[in-house]
Amino acid sequence: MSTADQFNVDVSTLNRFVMANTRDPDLVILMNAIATSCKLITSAVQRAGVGNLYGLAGEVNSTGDDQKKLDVMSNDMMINALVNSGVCCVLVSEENEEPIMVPKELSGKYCVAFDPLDGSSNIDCNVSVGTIFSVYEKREGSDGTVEDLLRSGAECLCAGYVAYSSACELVFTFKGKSVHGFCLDPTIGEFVHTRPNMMFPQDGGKKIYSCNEGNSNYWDKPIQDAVAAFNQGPKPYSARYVGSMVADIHRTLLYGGIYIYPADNKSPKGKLRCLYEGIPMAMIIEQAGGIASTGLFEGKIQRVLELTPDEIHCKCPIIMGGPRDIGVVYEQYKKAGIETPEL
Ligand code: AHM
Ligand code: MG
Repeated sequence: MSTADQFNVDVSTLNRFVMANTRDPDLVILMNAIATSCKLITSAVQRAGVGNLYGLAGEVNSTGDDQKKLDVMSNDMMINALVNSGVCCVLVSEENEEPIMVPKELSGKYCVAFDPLDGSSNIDCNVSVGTIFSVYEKREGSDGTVEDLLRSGAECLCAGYVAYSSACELVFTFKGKSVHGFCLDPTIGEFVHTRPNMMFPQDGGKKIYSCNEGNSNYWDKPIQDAVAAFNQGPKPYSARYVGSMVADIHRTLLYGGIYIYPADNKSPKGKLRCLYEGIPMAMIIEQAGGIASTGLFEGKIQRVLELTPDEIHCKCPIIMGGPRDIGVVYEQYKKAGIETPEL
């Protein structure tokens, strides 16, 4: 085998892919800034043990959770990269109570919401964590305000996540386009296109349900009944729940099954954050051919992408999967007399 056969001499990198598919240099710069911060985050996550990065930073974040050292570092890495990219005007981070306004001299057209290190309660025991982001373009005439982000999920322009695990993998989509996966090649420091046109398994995929069953006493009856239905029959579903949304959604996208974090009578809006968890994951799942529903939320069942966040850290319930499994949940709602959307 020649040297040229062993090395890929025509690597499709993230930058090249974004340029080829959008011809928007600002979006290339934006994705490059996100990719750079995710390279820094994966490096910090990998060095957490030897670098004494486990444990708390001693602060509480916007949602009242204790901040881990890696939460704080990852947040700073994202903010520094995005502010200095020159293409952003307003940022929202799970770790900051208030939005971050980019100084005028660095301001650009993009508004980005992100959870820099999702699942960080899993860091100290070495379980997968991730970054999640959604991107909007500021409205015409706006200088970039928080209102540019408080818009329907249908207006989201680009959404993605990065999984920090056995590989560092970035999955994202642009509005109206398919979903693509890129793995970080540590030998060249670039995200390389490894999964073109990612599709949710057409037949529903593996029979897996994924939820925190510790909350089942708080769920409404249709959700309890749906999970009971997954557990019934000669071949019950397998239960898989990492408790890191990126890992659970990535598995659901690749293998199939259903992911459920519903509203319940303890948390009537669910747990997950609409702007930087619900909407971006819903956009990815839908554009891969799956369904992203709220389940019963504020009196009706809707698409997550129909929601308009009323404040930057608001929450929404999430049920994601294919028609086979979402149908099981809707069947229980129908039995309870609740109108369900067409599948
Ligand atoms: P975080 O943003 O504070 O890390 O919380 C979000 C995480 C998700 O990654 C995960 O899906 C969920 O919380 C797990 O919640 P629970 O521990 O209630 O099952
Ligand atoms: Mg989170």
